[in-house]
Amino acid sequence: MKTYLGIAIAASALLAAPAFACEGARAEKMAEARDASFAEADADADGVLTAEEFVVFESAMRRAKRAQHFDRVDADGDGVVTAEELENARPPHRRRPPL
Ligand SMILES: [Ca+2]
Ligand SMILES: [Ca+2]
Repeated sequence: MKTYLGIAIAASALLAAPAFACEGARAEKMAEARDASFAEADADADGVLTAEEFVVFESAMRRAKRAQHFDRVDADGDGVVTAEELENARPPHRRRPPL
């Protein structure tokens, strides 16, 4: 799961990089994350992403985001989600009224 988290963080930096004008150390860190995530996605290290490499990478990003969501819902961190944890994870305006 930590691998997925690492991929998600790196991928977020890769996808968000053009949207933000960053300077200095932050920009450098984002560039490093972008380069690292691109290198990870570029399975054959030929400097470009094929459709298959891109799909594999994007799937890994989605799994990582889902894993992050699971970790947020699993409030006590025991590796399982109870109905109560699921309900509590909803925004207050979307929770069911108590019976
Ligand atoms: Ca490639
Ligand atoms: Ca739990």
